[in-house]
Amino acid sequence: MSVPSTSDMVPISFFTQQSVEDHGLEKALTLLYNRYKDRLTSLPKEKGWFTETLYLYQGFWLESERVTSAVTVMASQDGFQAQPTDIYLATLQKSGTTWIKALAFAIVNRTTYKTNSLSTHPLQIMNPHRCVPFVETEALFPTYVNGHSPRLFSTHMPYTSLPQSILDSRCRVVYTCRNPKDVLVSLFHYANRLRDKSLGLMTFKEAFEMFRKGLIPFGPYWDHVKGYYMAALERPSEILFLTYEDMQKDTVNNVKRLAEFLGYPFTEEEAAEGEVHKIVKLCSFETLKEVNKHGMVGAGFPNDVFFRNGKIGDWTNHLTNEMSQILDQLTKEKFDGLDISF
Ligand code: PAP
Repeated sequence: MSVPSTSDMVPISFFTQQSVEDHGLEKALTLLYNRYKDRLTSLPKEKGWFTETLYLYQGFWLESERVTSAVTVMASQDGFQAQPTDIYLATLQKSGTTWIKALAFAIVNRTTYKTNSLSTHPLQIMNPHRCVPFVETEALFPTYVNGHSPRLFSTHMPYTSLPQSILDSRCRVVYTCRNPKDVLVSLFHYANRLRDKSLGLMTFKEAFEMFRKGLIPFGPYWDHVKGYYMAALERPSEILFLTYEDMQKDTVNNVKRLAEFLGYPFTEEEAAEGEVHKIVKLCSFETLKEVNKHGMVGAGFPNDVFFRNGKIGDWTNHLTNEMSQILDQLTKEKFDGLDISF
């Protein structure tokens, strides 16, 4: 891998021993930042949501040096090696990443981790983010490269920025998108909990103005969604396009669809035993919120930050009519001719 010498990094720290990890991840990110800073400084810049700066890289805005940021994207493009049996769960932030990670993990591993013995199921003990690593963060640590088959990964990278080996290996990709107005609201609350203290809190008006201009991490929102939508049209057997809203409205049938797509369809016997419903319940907002009331995913990421209210339509409590109309109009223009509805 062309990331900094692995002897300078603490392998896998993000997910296992907390105290060692926090230090390890921070050190690794600093090494990556130093490696790529010359490339970064030549890029167009705007104000960030979590850190001071967003950089425009390959047509998308990326935070500079955190997890899932410009430097980790660059490092994964330089060094990540996909395998044909891999599964990738792609999302723009706040579109259902945590939920789809839980569902895919539970589906693919259901013979190893039985839903009958829930107390020992990993999702009853740890955050879904600890079960499915990000290509552009944890997978940069060598230990992740030799996982079980199929390897499950997640990514926030736009389709066109995926490491070439992912595109070439033609492995399965599941993309989940969400109503942009709920993504904005969710991102606003998330950013105010996690952004650098020196930046102070954002106002919702400020968040809205940045969002509409496309200035969000891995944004513009519309380009991110459209990239995967078009790819799914071209490669339907390899890319599944889901929406958070459909998943909420008909979770059972979408979980079955997801299982089939991943190559792990439910048998008739499993269906009779209620296996689909058990997985739906295990991965429900209520169950996961309870499990993740305390503790941390890793440095600076409390478990509970990924479970706010988990509903469709919270935007009605945040956006003015005018804001709503602006985003509706933008979405209509950008998704013109595409069959995407929320
Ligand atoms: P990430 O991309 O930073 O990992 P992501 O998981 O996509 O975040 O977004 C979190 C959103 O999904 C939250 O939405 P909200 O702010 O509108 O509440 C969170 O509540 C919601 N969420 C998390 N887990 C679930 C779940 N199991 N079912 C439904 N929604 C969920």
